[in-house]
Amino acid sequence: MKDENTFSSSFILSFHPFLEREYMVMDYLVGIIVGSDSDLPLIQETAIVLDELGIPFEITIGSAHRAPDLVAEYASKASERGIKVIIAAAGGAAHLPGVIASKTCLPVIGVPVDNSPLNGVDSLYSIVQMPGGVPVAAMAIGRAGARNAGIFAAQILALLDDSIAQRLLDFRRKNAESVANKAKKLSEIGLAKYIEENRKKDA
Ligand code: RP5
Repeated sequence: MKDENTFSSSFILSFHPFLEREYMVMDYLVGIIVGSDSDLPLIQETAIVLDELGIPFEITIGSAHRAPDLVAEYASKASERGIKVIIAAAGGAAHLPGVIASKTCLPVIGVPVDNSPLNGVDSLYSIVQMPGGVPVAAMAIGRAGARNAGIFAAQILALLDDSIAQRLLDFRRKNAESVANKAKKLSEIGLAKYIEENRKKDA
């Protein structure tokens, strides 16, 4: 996994970014907020994909339950700071994305974190079952959802930005190439050797 210091420019970790003067500069297109620092390892997947797609983002920690005023302030000021999409990740009774969505008209993408005794099913239900009128785009539980949140944010931004749209097309092309390369390798070395090599890679 990538170390945060290797992110190109925009991986900023701050507890109160919205209270700091430099954050008034309209630099960041995506705001990531997590319910706890224990969610950071998972949301790093989102950071990696946003970085890969060249999308500037900020990241902070809030909590719909433990720090509701902070979260409300973050959500209500995000748009005026230039943020276009918010990604909110939380585990357990994951109310963070919904609370954020209630305080902003920006699109909110929710990532269910799988760190609870219910393995994230509780988070998924908490995020996906929003009442009519206040939508949250719920992603899959865990790593795939964290990764897709970054891609989905890019897809929203690409509607008004041709360079992001181009980078997304390149990203899709690379995905397809990677699958084709795997298929080629499988046909060359056979099933048993392929599985063995993958096992070694994962070890
Ligand atoms: C949620 O509770 C957080 O998003 C986190 O996933 C979960 C557990 O938080 P900690 O007890 O680890 O701080 O609000």
